[in-house]
Amino acid sequence: MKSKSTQLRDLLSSPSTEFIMEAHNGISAKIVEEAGFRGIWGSGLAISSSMGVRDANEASWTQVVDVLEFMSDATSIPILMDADTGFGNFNNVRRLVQKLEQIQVAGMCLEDKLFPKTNSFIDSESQRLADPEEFAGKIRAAKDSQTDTDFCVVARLESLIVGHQMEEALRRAETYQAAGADAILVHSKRKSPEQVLEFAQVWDGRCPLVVVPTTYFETPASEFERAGVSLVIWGNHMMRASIAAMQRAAESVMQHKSVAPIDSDIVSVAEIFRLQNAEELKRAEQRYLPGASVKV
Ligand code: SPV
Ligand code: MG
Repeated sequence: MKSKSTQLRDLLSSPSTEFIMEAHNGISAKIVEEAGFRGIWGSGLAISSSMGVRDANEASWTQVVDVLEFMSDATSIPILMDADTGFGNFNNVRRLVQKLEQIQVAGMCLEDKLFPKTNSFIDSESQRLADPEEFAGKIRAAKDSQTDTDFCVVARLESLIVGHQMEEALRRAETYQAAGADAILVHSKRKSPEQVLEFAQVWDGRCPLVVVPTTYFETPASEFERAGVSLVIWGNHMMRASIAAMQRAAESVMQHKSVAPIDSDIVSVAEIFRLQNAEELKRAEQRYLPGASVKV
């Protein structure tokens, strides 16, 4: 079995376009793996919203790492952590890399904004970018402090989000690649993919390219394939699906004073037990508890 970091490296260097899905806790991570995805996006937006706080570094980095540890323990596919701006300067990034390696998180994505970050889709034009040299120092620090050679550092460009020119995004991408980034994530808030496709064309495969088609979700996968995009991140869809399902369920039960109308729309308790692998505990009890039969 390949290590998770090697699996993520394989996804990034695969000749075809690969797709990973957001998850925000142990059970959503498990569901993503069961659906057949080969990787998980540890989304800052989804994890913060699952905690009931904003995507503005209100959750501390150790609180986020605790969630990632549950996700990592529950799955065998790689997790790419949305590490925002690295929760501080280069030194905080170094500590984070150490911790992520300890819990087998396969890689981190660092974005070139300022701490505390704001989600890219909130007042994007008024957001400020990091100094590119300072940000390059974070990437160098991350790469220098990893002990697992396959741990991946993805550098995320926010230039197009804040309304800067394509040339600036490209200059920054060159600086970040030279600093050791294993891949470049180019983020865009446009409803169509033109910006990221233009970037992909000029970037011309200098290193793997990652995109997050949240706003330009109607783009067919074949377009990303044609443009040579290495990795597509479905950034927040497990969270959005679960919020919709929870709102529907809560409103219905409140209105009808009964769960009967929604019973067929929700999973059984047995399905929760299956996802938690309750069977394994039963077998272990047989084996280890005094008085239980040893045959399994
Ligand atoms: C996230 O999922 O937290 C991301 C992607 O960073 S986005 O919300 O599109 O900025
Ligand atoms: Mg994020």
